[in-house]
Amino acid sequence: MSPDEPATSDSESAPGAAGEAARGEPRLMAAPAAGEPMSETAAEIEELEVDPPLVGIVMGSKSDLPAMEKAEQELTERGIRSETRVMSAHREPDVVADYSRNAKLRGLRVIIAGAGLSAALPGVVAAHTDLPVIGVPLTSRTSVAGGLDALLSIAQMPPGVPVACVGVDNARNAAVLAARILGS
Ligand code: AIR
Repeated sequence: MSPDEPATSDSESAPGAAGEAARGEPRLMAAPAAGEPMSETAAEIEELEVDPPLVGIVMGSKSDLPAMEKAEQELTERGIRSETRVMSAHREPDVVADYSRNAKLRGLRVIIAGAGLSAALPGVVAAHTDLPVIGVPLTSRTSVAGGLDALLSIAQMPPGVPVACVGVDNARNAAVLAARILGS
Protein backbone atom coordinates (compact mmCIF):
# COMPACT_ATOMS: atom_id res chain seq x y z
CA MET A 1 0.00 0.00 0.00
CA SER A 2 1.37 3.44 -0.82
CA PRO A 3 1.79 5.74 2.21
CA ASP A 4 -0.89 8.04 0.78
CA GLU A 5 -3.54 5.31 0.61
CA PRO A 6 -5.95 5.12 3.58
CA ALA A 7 -6.02 1.90 5.62
CA THR A 8 -9.22 0.11 4.66
CA SER A 9 -10.85 -3.28 4.93
CA ASP A 10 -10.90 -3.39 1.15
CA SER A 11 -10.51 -6.97 -0.03
CA GLU A 12 -7.84 -5.97 -2.55
CA SER A 13 -5.58 -4.67 0.21
CA ALA A 14 -6.29 -7.58 2.59
CA PRO A 15 -5.44 -10.86 0.88
CA GLY A 16 -7.86 -13.62 1.77
CA ALA A 17 -10.45 -11.25 3.17
CA ALA A 18 -12.84 -11.64 0.24
CA GLY A 19 -12.91 -15.39 0.74
CA GLU A 20 -13.48 -15.01 4.50
CA ALA A 21 -16.33 -12.57 3.89
CA ALA A 22 -17.89 -14.92 1.37
CA ARG A 23 -17.80 -17.67 4.04
CA GLY A 24 -19.44 -15.30 6.52
CA GLU A 25 -16.25 -15.02 8.58
CA PRO A 26 -15.22 -11.68 10.07
CA ARG A 27 -13.00 -9.44 7.96
CA LEU A 28 -10.07 -7.82 9.67
CA MET A 29 -9.19 -4.16 9.14
CA ALA A 30 -5.83 -3.77 7.44
CA ALA A 31 -3.72 -1.93 10.02
CA PRO A 32 -1.03 0.47 8.80
CA ALA A 33 2.37 -1.22 8.77
CA ALA A 34 4.90 -0.11 11.38
CA GLY A 35 6.36 3.25 10.40
CA GLU A 36 3.60 3.87 7.87
CA PRO A 37 1.95 7.31 8.32
CA MET A 38 -1.53 7.35 9.90
CA SER A 39 -4.45 8.13 7.61
CA GLU A 40 -5.79 11.67 7.86
CA THR A 41 -8.96 10.42 9.58
CA ALA A 42 -7.04 8.42 12.18
CA ALA A 43 -4.89 11.47 12.90
CA GLU A 44 -8.00 13.61 13.31
CA ILE A 45 -9.55 11.10 15.73
CA GLU A 46 -6.34 10.96 17.77
CA GLU A 47 -6.37 14.76 17.95
CA LEU A 48 -9.98 14.68 19.22
CA GLU A 49 -9.01 12.37 22.05
CA VAL A 50 -6.37 14.75 23.46
CA ASP A 51 -8.32 16.68 26.11
CA PRO A 52 -10.50 18.77 23.80
CA PRO A 53 -11.77 22.15 25.03
CA LEU A 54 -15.21 21.98 26.67
CA VAL A 55 -16.20 25.60 26.16
CA GLY A 56 -15.91 27.57 22.93
CA ILE A 57 -15.60 31.33 23.38
CA VAL A 58 -16.41 33.23 20.20
CA MET A 59 -16.76 36.95 19.51
CA GLY A 60 -17.68 39.17 16.60
CA SER A 61 -14.50 41.23 16.45
CA LYS A 62 -10.98 41.52 17.81
CA SER A 63 -12.21 44.72 19.44
CA ASP A 64 -14.35 42.51 21.73
CA LEU A 65 -11.32 40.69 23.14
CA PRO A 66 -10.68 42.89 26.21
CA ALA A 67 -14.24 42.20 27.44
CA MET A 68 -14.36 38.53 26.43
CA GLU A 69 -10.99 37.64 27.96
CA LYS A 70 -12.73 37.72 31.34
CA ALA A 71 -14.64 34.58 30.38
CA GLU A 72 -11.45 32.75 29.44
CA GLN A 73 -9.78 33.83 32.69
CA GLU A 74 -12.68 32.60 34.80
CA LEU A 75 -12.77 29.23 33.06
CA THR A 76 -9.00 28.82 33.39
CA GLU A 77 -9.19 29.58 37.12
CA ARG A 78 -11.82 26.86 37.43
CA GLY A 79 -9.71 24.37 35.47
CA ILE A 80 -12.14 24.24 32.54
CA ARG A 81 -10.55 23.93 29.12
CA SER A 82 -11.68 26.50 26.57
CA GLU A 83 -10.77 27.84 23.14
CA THR A 84 -11.21 31.41 21.90
CA ARG A 85 -12.03 32.45 18.31
CA VAL A 86 -12.99 35.67 16.54
CA MET A 87 -15.74 35.27 13.90
CA SER A 88 -18.42 37.68 12.80
CA ALA A 89 -21.95 36.51 12.02
CA HIS A 90 -22.24 39.30 9.45
CA ARG A 91 -18.73 39.44 8.01
CA GLU A 92 -17.96 35.68 7.99
CA PRO A 93 -21.30 33.85 8.11
CA ASP A 94 -19.89 30.63 6.64
CA VAL A 95 -17.12 30.43 9.24
CA VAL A 96 -19.70 30.80 12.02
CA ALA A 97 -21.95 28.14 10.49
CA ASP A 98 -19.09 25.64 10.08
CA TYR A 99 -17.75 26.24 13.58
CA SER A 100 -21.20 25.81 15.15
CA ARG A 101 -22.10 22.69 13.16
CA ASN A 102 -18.83 20.97 14.12
CA ALA A 103 -18.71 22.13 17.74
CA LYS A 104 -20.42 19.12 19.34
CA LEU A 105 -18.42 16.61 17.30
CA ARG A 106 -15.23 18.34 18.41
CA GLY A 107 -16.17 17.80 22.06
CA LEU A 108 -17.41 21.26 22.97
CA ARG A 109 -20.25 21.24 25.53
CA VAL A 110 -21.12 24.95 25.85
CA ILE A 111 -20.54 27.96 23.61
CA ILE A 112 -20.12 31.50 24.92
CA ALA A 113 -20.69 34.08 22.18
CA GLY A 114 -20.11 37.81 22.61
CA ALA A 115 -20.91 40.60 20.19
CA GLY A 116 -21.80 44.28 20.13
CA LEU A 117 -24.20 46.40 18.05
CA SER A 118 -26.60 44.18 16.06
CA ALA A 119 -25.30 41.17 17.95
CA ALA A 120 -26.41 38.25 15.78
CA LEU A 121 -23.53 35.91 16.67
CA PRO A 122 -25.06 34.03 19.65
CA GLY A 123 -28.34 33.51 17.80
CA VAL A 124 -26.67 32.34 14.61
CA VAL A 125 -24.50 29.91 16.58
CA ALA A 126 -27.64 28.56 18.31
CA ALA A 127 -29.30 28.16 14.91
CA HIS A 128 -26.57 25.71 13.87
CA THR A 129 -26.04 23.67 17.05
CA ASP A 130 -28.12 22.25 19.88
CA LEU A 131 -25.36 22.93 22.42
CA PRO A 132 -26.27 25.50 25.07
CA VAL A 133 -25.27 28.99 23.91
CA ILE A 134 -24.62 31.85 26.33
CA GLY A 135 -24.69 35.30 24.74
CA VAL A 136 -22.70 38.24 26.05
CA PRO A 137 -24.02 41.63 24.87
CA LEU A 138 -21.05 43.96 24.49
CA THR A 139 -20.63 47.69 24.39
CA SER A 140 -18.80 48.99 21.38
CA ARG A 141 -17.58 52.39 20.17
CA THR A 142 -20.89 53.10 18.40
CA SER A 143 -23.28 51.29 20.78
CA VAL A 144 -26.76 52.71 21.25
CA ALA A 145 -28.03 53.24 24.82
CA GLY A 146 -24.98 51.69 26.47
CA GLY A 147 -25.28 48.30 24.78
CA LEU A 148 -29.06 47.99 24.82
CA ASP A 149 -28.88 47.28 21.07
CA ALA A 150 -26.77 44.14 21.66
CA LEU A 151 -28.74 43.14 24.76
CA LEU A 152 -32.03 43.06 22.82
CA SER A 153 -30.46 41.40 19.78
CA ILE A 154 -29.27 38.53 21.98
CA ALA A 155 -32.19 38.17 24.39
CA GLN A 156 -35.03 38.47 21.87
CA MET A 157 -34.57 35.12 20.15
CA PRO A 158 -37.54 33.49 18.43
CA PRO A 159 -39.28 30.60 20.26
CA GLY A 160 -37.48 27.29 19.82
CA VAL A 161 -33.98 28.71 19.42
CA PRO A 162 -32.89 29.76 22.92
CA VAL A 163 -29.82 31.79 23.87
CA ALA A 164 -29.06 32.46 27.54
CA CYS A 165 -28.16 36.11 27.98
CA VAL A 166 -25.94 37.63 30.68
CA GLY A 167 -25.59 41.33 31.49
CA VAL A 168 -23.89 43.86 29.23
CA ASP A 169 -20.11 43.29 29.16
CA ASN A 170 -20.46 40.57 31.80
CA ALA A 171 -18.38 37.85 30.14
CA ARG A 172 -17.31 36.57 33.54
CA ASN A 173 -20.90 35.63 34.37
CA ALA A 174 -21.12 33.72 31.10
CA ALA A 175 -18.16 31.61 32.25
CA VAL A 176 -19.72 31.03 35.68
CA LEU A 177 -22.95 29.91 34.00
CA ALA A 178 -20.99 27.64 31.63
CA ALA A 179 -19.29 26.06 34.65
CA ARG A 180 -22.70 25.42 36.26
CA ILE A 181 -24.03 23.87 33.04
CA LEU A 182 -20.98 21.61 33.03
CA GLY A 183 -21.57 20.79 36.70
CA SER A 184 -18.08 21.86 37.73
N1 AIR B 1 -20.07 42.84 15.12
C1 AIR B 1 -19.19 42.34 14.23
N2 AIR B 1 -19.87 41.67 13.30
C2 AIR B 1 -21.16 41.71 13.59
C3 AIR B 1 -21.30 42.47 14.75
N3 AIR B 1 -22.43 42.73 15.38
C4 AIR B 1 -19.79 43.64 16.30
C5 AIR B 1 -18.58 43.21 17.07
C6 AIR B 1 -18.14 44.47 17.77
C7 AIR B 1 -18.74 45.58 16.91
O1 AIR B 1 -19.52 44.97 15.91
O2 AIR B 1 -18.93 42.16 17.96
O3 AIR B 1 -18.66 44.56 19.08
C8 AIR B 1 -17.70 46.46 16.24
O4 AIR B 1 -16.81 45.66 15.52
P1 AIR B 1 -15.46 46.28 14.88
O5 AIR B 1 -14.75 45.11 14.21
O6 AIR B 1 -15.87 47.34 13.91
O7 AIR B 1 -14.66 46.82 16.05
